[in-house]
Amino acid sequence: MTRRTGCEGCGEISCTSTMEVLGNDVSKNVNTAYDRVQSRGMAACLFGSGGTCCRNCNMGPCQIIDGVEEMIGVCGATAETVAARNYIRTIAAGTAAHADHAREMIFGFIATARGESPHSIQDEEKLHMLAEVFGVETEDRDKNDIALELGKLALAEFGKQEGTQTMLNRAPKKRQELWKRLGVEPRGVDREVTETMHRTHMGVDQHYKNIMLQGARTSLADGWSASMLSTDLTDIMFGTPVPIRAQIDLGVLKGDMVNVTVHGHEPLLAEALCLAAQQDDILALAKKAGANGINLAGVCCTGNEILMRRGIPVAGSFIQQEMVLATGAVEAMVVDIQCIMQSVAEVAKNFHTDIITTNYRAKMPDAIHMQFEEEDPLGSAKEILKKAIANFKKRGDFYIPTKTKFDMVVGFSHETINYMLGGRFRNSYRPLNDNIINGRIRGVGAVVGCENYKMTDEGHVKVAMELIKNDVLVLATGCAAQALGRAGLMTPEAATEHAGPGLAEVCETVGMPPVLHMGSCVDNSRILIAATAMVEEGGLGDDISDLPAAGTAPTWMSEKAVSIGEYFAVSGVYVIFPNLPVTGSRKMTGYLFEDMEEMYGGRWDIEPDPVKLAQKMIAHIDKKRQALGIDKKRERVLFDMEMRRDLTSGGPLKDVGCHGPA
Ligand code: SF4
Ligand code: MSK
Repeated sequence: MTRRTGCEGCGEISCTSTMEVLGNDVSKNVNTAYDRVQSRGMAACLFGSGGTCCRNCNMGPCQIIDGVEEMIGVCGATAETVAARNYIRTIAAGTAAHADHAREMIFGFIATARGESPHSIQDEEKLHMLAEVFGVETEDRDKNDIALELGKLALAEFGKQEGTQTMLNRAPKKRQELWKRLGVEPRGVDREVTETMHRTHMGVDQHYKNIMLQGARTSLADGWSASMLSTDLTDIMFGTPVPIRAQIDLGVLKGDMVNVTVHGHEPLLAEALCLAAQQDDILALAKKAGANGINLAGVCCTGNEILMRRGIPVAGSFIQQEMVLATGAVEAMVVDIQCIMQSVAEVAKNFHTDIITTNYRAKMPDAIHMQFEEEDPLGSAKEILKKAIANFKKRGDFYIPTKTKFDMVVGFSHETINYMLGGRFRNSYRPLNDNIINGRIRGVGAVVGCENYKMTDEGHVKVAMELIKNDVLVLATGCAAQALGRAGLMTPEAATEHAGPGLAEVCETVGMPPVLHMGSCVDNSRILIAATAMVEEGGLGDDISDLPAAGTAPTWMSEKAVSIGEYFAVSGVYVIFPNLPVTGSRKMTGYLFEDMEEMYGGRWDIEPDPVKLAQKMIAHIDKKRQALGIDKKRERVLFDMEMRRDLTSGGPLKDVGCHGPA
């Protein structure tokens, strides 16, 4: 097989470790998604790309051409109706994925509160904070009692039929009023997903503006409820992330150990595997098999979860999942839900590797299914590890690109940012806001989301480099965060090397990277809370839409990314993607690009070129600075000693090890 080194018109392999593995003889029979993108050789369908193909009933499929009278649907549906229906169905799918993940985490949380799991309540402060949001009494109560009541109330949010989602109360007051006025406050998470599917059924909601209101409401059920509940309850159960050093890339696999990679999204099993991998009986088995222990490594967002809380290394992001296996060094890839490509089972056939599915919802041909038993997580984890250990002796030739692994500092939860810049004694967002007001930090840019084989995998890096060069602090999650970690942008030193003078000065003083890893896809909710904290701190307006901030998923792939983008836009953020499946309708494009700004103060935009995309984010940030009257304050103000002392009074992050700011 001729090994690809990139191609025109689709994704280029720019990642050194991927090139190394694919260039090695060990992987010579492996067919990857890069090969499939190239060999398909078909241009994308214009109707699909533009969002104007409808197959919602059997009179179709109907391919609609905007403005051509005879090219509307058989039922009369116009381009904007079809594009809006397709678009909010995508949001519903993304919301459903996050919601089902969140529900599973809440079941795990309830089991933990009942003492029926190997885990325990780790973050009591956060437990009390969330209990207050839900009106749960905390005084003189055992933490498990509080957690049990909170867990049951959180679960009830999903099936709520009336009222509104409790977590909306955490948004700025002005935003809450706006949502109420527009009638987009979500009721129950499940109700919004169901109603979206109903309203987009043939012959129901036919007005694109009305359809889009339901899309907004569904996305809010995702960001401000399901995802946020998942993040917060997971933090309470497994610990809120604090800065921690870790490593990333294929080089974290180990030749002398049993390599077990965990891939997907839900951290319940991964956490149990972390515990099981340290147990004497398992370690003894590994030794007996000739291995020097068990090396757990993450892939995709399950990887992000255990990376943020435990510093477990990440072997690869979404785009590297086949490459992790193509090393021939992995005894088992344990998968749960979401973003697992069916091709991993095919790649594994070339090696001794087992693909182990663990969730009844997500099985695949040619994989072994070992159901994760929620009543006995440790038992399930041990069985999986035993299977992997048994494979160690079967390992044949392998190739681990040992030089490609990168250091990074991760674990920047909203709470960490609070301590990090505010200091131990007066934790607050004040210093962050002050540094934005005085112009050292120009604004905040969220770079989140997936990777996509059809786009250059350097997209994230180009966007982030352009942003930090222009003094924009970058917040990253998901596979974007992993790509930026691989690019070496998550070390404090990266600020000196790549950031503009103002941002570099703040990063050097505090000892933080210019790109902050904030977690997995559900953890985009952390960014919503951070934005709210900036508003509440004062000096940057009274709503999220006033902030000099913007967001992007420059190489998005998943339906979840569209839901995330929508809840950010509906929360008042300027969101820019390389493309969106709505451009086949002028009215829908106008709605997303213009009408939404009038309604929500946030909106969508599109730009395929990563550098231009970043420049548009910066232009938006500057527009907001001007509106706030802080655009003149971008002269560079050097820190004097007193200012430095002030910023670092809580202990700078220069000493991050495995201890946090608390
Ligand atoms: Fe065609 Fe209308 Fe049926 Fe869609 S719902 S497939 S546009 S007839
Ligand atoms: S895993 S949703 S590819 S970020 Fe969360 Fe990565 Fe996107 Fe999946």
